[in-house]
Amino acid sequence: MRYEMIETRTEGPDSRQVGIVTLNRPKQLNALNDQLMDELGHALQAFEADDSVGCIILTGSEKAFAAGADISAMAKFDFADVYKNDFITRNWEQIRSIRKPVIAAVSGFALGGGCELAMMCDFIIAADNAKFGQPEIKIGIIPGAGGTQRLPRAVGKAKAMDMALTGRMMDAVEAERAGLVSRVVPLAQLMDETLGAALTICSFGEPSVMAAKEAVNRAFESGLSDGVMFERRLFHSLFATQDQKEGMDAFLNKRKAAFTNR
Ligand code: DAK
Repeated sequence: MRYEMIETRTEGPDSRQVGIVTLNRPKQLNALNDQLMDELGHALQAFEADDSVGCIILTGSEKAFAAGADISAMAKFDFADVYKNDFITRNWEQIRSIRKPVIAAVSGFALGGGCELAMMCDFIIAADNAKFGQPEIKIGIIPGAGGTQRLPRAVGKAKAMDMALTGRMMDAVEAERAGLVSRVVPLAQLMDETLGAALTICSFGEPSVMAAKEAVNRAFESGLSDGVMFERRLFHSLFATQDQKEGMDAFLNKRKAAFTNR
């Protein structure tokens, strides 16, 4: 597939690379339309299928991660259009099926669908100029890609209600304080910091990386007892891997582990 609205590249050593997807509709502040979401889904699936890729970064421009779904595309629809065609459900959920870690590197605006897309990633590293918001209320709708569900899970009911009902933006400092982002770094260091985190993840054994992601995600889908049992069984299963033998032997022999992802 030839991409027109995103760019992809890889970084890192040949054996364990980081796949990087950059949203690239600068004139529209990376507003998310059908074509862009198709391209993003395709790129994510391609990195997922590539054994040399251990982690994925999703990023935008300095000014905008993404300013939301494309309002000019949505403006002409009526209820029958969006309901009967299940408006943009088809390609918005692709990211949820990716089992490798996906880190959002956010600078500038992450609004509406842009904020929702960042929240679908496994964690967010924000530049100090990042601004998050769910301003859909200002244009007569509500969040439509999980904003009313993932935002309260990340920041609690009070701030989620505040943002969904007033449409105000949250800056990077507030977002970190509230638990929406894991780290805030100066804009100039955003990609280095995110790449560092991604390469660290790539240096670990893939079965345990995938299991950790799956187990944390289960926390949002189950009660505590079921979640702990799910974790326990995944934990047990990792003792069947060569990476567990290698990791523990390397520790005991004071050497660096050489994981084989088996
Ligand atoms: N859509 C289309 N174009 C956009 C856009 C957007 N969301 N955001 C910005 N642009 C365009 C502007 O129209 C402008 O285009 P020109 O006039 O130059 O042609 C260009 O980007 C630059 O924007 P501004 O001139 O406005 O730049 P400023 O720096 O003054 O302001 C801003 C930046 C981000 C504060 C402002 O552009 C803004 O408020 N943008 C709209 C933000 C917004 O309301 N976002 C939420 C959209 S609703 C779903 C999935 C997702 C969704 C729904 C359902 N399903 C899976 C069912 C999501 C919905 C939304 O995101």
